This record gives sequence, structure tokens and C-alpha cells, in this order.
Amino acid sequence: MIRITLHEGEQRMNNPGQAAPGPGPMPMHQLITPDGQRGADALLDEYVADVDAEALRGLLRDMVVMRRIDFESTALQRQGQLALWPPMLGQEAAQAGSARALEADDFIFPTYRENGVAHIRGAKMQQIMGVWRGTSNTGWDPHQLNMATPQIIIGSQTLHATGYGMGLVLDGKESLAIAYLGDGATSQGDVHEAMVFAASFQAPVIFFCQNNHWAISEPVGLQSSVPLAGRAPGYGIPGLQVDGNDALAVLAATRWAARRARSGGGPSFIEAVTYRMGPHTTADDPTRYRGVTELEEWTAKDPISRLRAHLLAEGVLDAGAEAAIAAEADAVAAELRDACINLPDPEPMSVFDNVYVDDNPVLLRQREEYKRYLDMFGTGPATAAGTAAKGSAS
Ligand SMILES: Cc1ncc(C[n+]2csc(CCOP(=O)(O)OP(=O)(O)O)c2C)c(N)n1
Repeated sequence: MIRITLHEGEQRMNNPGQAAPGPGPMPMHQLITPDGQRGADALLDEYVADVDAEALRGLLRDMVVMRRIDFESTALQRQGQLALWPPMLGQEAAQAGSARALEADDFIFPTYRENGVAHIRGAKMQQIMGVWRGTSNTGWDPHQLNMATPQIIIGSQTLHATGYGMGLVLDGKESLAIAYLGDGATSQGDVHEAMVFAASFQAPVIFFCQNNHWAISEPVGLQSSVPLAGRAPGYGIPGLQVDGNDALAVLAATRWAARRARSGGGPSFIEAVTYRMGPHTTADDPTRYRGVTELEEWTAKDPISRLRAHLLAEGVLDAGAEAAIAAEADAVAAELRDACINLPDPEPMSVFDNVYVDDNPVLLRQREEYKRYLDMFGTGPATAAGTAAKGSAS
């Protein structure tokens, strides 16, 4: 069933009376305060009415495991085992809360930073690490996980999500697409186009923006003089600002957007306000552009300490449960290290595989040039099995 026709979309665009109000002061939705107190939120409460102590412990587990993945990967990069790693330190609640709100048939379009989401989605450590070790161009089969591989080109995944969402409408499917993006990406033209098309065609898309306050060395204040969520109504998309270090609130906010998408309500924009506690990537040194007081301020809002404090205050987290979570995190880290170190080195010539379905003259020429270059080292035939199967220019 098609949810909306182009004609209706045109009508909505021509009727500013239906548009959402412009940006003003925005309420930041929160369910658990930084010191672990459960507050109330008129919009979000109903979306997490079913979340019991076990589900909350599950969110804690997700975040502790993510942090362990992060520490282990950063260590592996420092030991020369990974080429690069983009830490998610501090953003665990935004990733866990959003990922846990999704159904298996929803399609995720991530950036490079959503490695925690990939873990929750079921990606194997070997699939996650290959890209960062530089042994493979992509990680997993997107159709197996309903998750695209990491997108490095800032913002372009939002276009993919909108296109996918428009396809869902045409196919009469009830699922949705979610695009993860950073605060910096909101300045990118691709994101503008993605939001225009999503609004015009009422595509079931969640734009999930993690405002981690920095786009490498550029502060969010330079990207926008209004809250990022406040930009969305200008496109005819409701924008919601949520405390991105509050896993429960993020879960609720994403469920709110998911319900809108599945019921024909169209796109939503969520700004999860969080903080990148680590460097942009392991190639970055944040001490060159930001002060320590900022980090101290955000350490007090740490997403893991917050949920842990809440569970302890509620009396639903004992030493045994904490030990079990820690043991699970250790096991995941051991698996990660083992998977990473044992990733097979690819044949150099295989870099040309999967560029195009069919060969073309430019690719053939480059392949030949690279083959000649490798042959200079005299290490034997440089043609990989995959490349040989496709044929060679010689
Ligand atoms: C189109 C494009 N322009 C520039 C870059 C270089 N670049 C890589 S990450 C980054 C900053 C992105 O910041 P943000 O969107 O806030 O995401 P974050 O890294 O903070 O998660 C930039 C400019 C790129 N990868 N793609």
C-alpha cells in the first residue's frame, strides 16, 4: 500500500499551515537524571512503559560491552594491530538505546562510529574489525543484518536511507530506515537533500543525529546557531531533542519516531545530545583544540554511571549481575582481539575486486599498473584468485 501520493506531498509542501513551528527553545527530553533519578516525561513515558528491570540491565550490559569493545580496539590500534579506530566512548547510550528500539526488518544506515550498533545488530567481531585493520573494504553482508556497511563519506548515508524509505512506501512495507549522522553532517548538502525528499514523500525514515559536540576539531556551535533538532521543522519534519546519555530516554525517543514511521507518519529527526569523550579517531589528538573542563563536565553525565546509579537506587543490580556483565564484556574483548589478530591478509590484487560488477578499461589499466609495480618486488605472481577469475588485461 502506498502511504502517500506525489500529489498529496505537493499539497502539503504548498500548505505552510501544516508545517511544524520553527526553531525556538527546545525541551530536552530526559527520563533518568545524571545522578540516576527516574523523572517523568509527558511525551516519552508511554514508550517505555514495558521496560522492566531486566530490560534496563540489558541496556547496561550493552553499554558496558560497547565500552570494552572501544578500549580493546583502541589498545589494538596503539599496538599496531588496527590501522584506525573511531571511538564511541561517551556515546554508548545513544547507540544502545536507538539500536534496541529497532525491529529486525528495519534497515540501518550507519556512519563509521556505530560499531556498537553493529554489535547489537549481530555483526561478528571479525566482520567489524576487518575494515579497521584494513584487510577488507566492507564488513558484513548488508542484507544479512539489514544494516549497511560503515559510511565514511559524511552525510551520504542519509540519502541512502531516504531512498530506501521511499522504496518501502512503494512496496507497501511497514518497516523503516534509520540514518545515523553526526552534528557536523547536518551542514552537509546531502543531508539537506535527504530531508527534503523524506518530507516530500513522507518516507519512513529516522534521522538519528548524535550531537557529540565536535566534528573533528569544529565545535557544534559553528555548525548551527539553533538546536540541531530545531532545524527539522523547516523541512516539515518533527524534531525531538533527547538526552543522548540517557539510554532509556533514547530508547523511548527512537520508539516514538519508529511508531510514526510505521504508521505512515513519515520521517522524524532525533537529536541525541551526547559527548565524544575520546578523540575523533585514533589519528586525532583532541587536546589540541578543546579544554579539559569540558571533558570533566561530561564525565559527570557518563551514560554508564547514570544507568548503573539508577539500577542500584532501585535495588535491581547486585554484585552477581555486575560480575556477569563484566565477564561478558571480557569475553567479547577476547573474541575481538582473537578475531582481529587472526584476520587473513588479503592478496594485494584483490583490492580491485568488487569495484564494478564488470571490468572497464580504467580499472583494467590500473590493475595492470599495480601488477607491474608488485612484480618489481619479485615476490612471485601478484594475481589474486579473485582477480584471475575476472580475467586480466594481459
Ligand atoms: C563528504 C566528506 N567531507 C569531509 C570528510 C572528512 N571528515 C571525516 S569525519 C568528519 C567530521 C564529521 O563530524 P560529525 O558529522 O559530527 O560526526 P562525528 O565524527 O563527530 O561522529 C569530517 C569532516 C568526509 N569523510 N566526507
